[in-house]
Amino acid sequence: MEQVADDFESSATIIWAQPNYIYTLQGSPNDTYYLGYQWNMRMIQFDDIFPNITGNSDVIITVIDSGIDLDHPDLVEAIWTNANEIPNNSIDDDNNGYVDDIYGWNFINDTNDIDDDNNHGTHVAGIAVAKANNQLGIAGVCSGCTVMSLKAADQNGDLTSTSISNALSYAIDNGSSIINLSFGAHQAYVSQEMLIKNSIDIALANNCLVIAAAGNFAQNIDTNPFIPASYDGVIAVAAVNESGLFADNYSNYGNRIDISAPGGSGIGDSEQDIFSTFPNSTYDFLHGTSMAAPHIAGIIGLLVSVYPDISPTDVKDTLFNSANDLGDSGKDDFYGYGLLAVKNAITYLDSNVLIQDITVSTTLKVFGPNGENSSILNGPNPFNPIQEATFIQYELSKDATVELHIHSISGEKVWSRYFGLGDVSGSSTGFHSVEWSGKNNFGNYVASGPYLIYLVANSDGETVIKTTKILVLK
Ligand SMILES: [Ca+2]
Ligand SMILES: [Ca+2]
Ligand SMILES: [Ca+2]
Ligand SMILES: [Ca+2]
Repeated sequence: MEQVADDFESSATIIWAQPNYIYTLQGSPNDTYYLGYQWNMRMIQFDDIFPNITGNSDVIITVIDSGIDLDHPDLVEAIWTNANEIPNNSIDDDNNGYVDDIYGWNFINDTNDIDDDNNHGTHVAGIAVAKANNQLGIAGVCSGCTVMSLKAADQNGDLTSTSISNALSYAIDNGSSIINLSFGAHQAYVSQEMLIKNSIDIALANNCLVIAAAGNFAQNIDTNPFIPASYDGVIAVAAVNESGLFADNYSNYGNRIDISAPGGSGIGDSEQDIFSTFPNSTYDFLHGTSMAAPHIAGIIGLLVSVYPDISPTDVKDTLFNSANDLGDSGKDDFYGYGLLAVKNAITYLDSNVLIQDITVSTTLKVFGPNGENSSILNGPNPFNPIQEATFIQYELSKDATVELHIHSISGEKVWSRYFGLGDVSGSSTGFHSVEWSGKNNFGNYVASGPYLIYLVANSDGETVIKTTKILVLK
């Protein structure tokens, strides 16, 4: 194309020519149906974070549902695999009680086949993790994250106490900290339920975030609790329609609602519902609080991708304080704290949550007095005793007390530094660079070898610990 333009420019009759460049709209992924059907993504501010914020494959979102289309081109890259299990050898290699559980487990039929025979699980998973910007299908909220799809529902969409409870245990045991539950029943019908309650309490005790659909009965879940959304500690999600208003024709409500997200209008106009992945590599519309919940699971996946050390409490604070307050001012019975707003959430997290990266050079370079390399760091070398320091660098998003410790590989603490609140050189908001000369607390140069640097920052009872290695070279 460039060549053609050049040729035209050399012609006497054409004064001006250039290639017909292709420009893309900024702020929208290029997925086929994004602009036409995914109104829900624009409603939650996805365009405002795309493409800067994406999911990390280390972050596992568990979807306990009817399974997943393992071959779906918009999902296939995201599907979790069990690295400790050898496929198809009829042996439970990782000794977890499940034979050949490569992609998870089918807890309703007790097999390793998690293929989706209902549609619901594939649809829910796509909302959370469908690959964005691959010129195909749809964009999920947390494209790039991993999805662990555990089949606990049969082809009719029915789950059991044990299928749900066992799936929850599996998710916890396999390192997932975000669990989406797009199902439920009113407590009146499951009044003796204990298994699920116990499993969720264990998940919460393991720092999992558990997200549940509020239910589609247009009922008040304070007077008629909906299990599991009504359980303490679970993030209960209500639905809004295509107009961004509470979906009062189906969504449950009540003081127990934490937050709301798009679930579709549910009035028979499919384009006002939520478009997502379907089995057999297809796509389709569904509506319900089941669709609202995985939007929340997706944003949590993004928050954890951006700040892997974020606590569950900080995740909830971030989501609830950044939600778009609708309806009555403040938290209310229909929107909870408000409608999910992913850009606001990322912004809130950046400015309010204590985290920070500690970056250090991984090698403590040693220089002689005249700048020459490779002098001895750890004497005795009376002819060449001077060396350059290294800098431990970190950033605080709020004031915090900071401890820095350096340990030898054998565990001996060789150096420490403390910064109390008000000590601007190390504990105030912002960037800090702390010099380490390579000497221990007694003023002697340490031996060469690997050392571990620990940073412990504490603010209002919230603690962040970061570690990194440093190599001291002779
Ligand atoms: Ca196994
Ligand atoms: Ca095996
Ligand atoms: Ca896509
Ligand atoms: Ca409100």
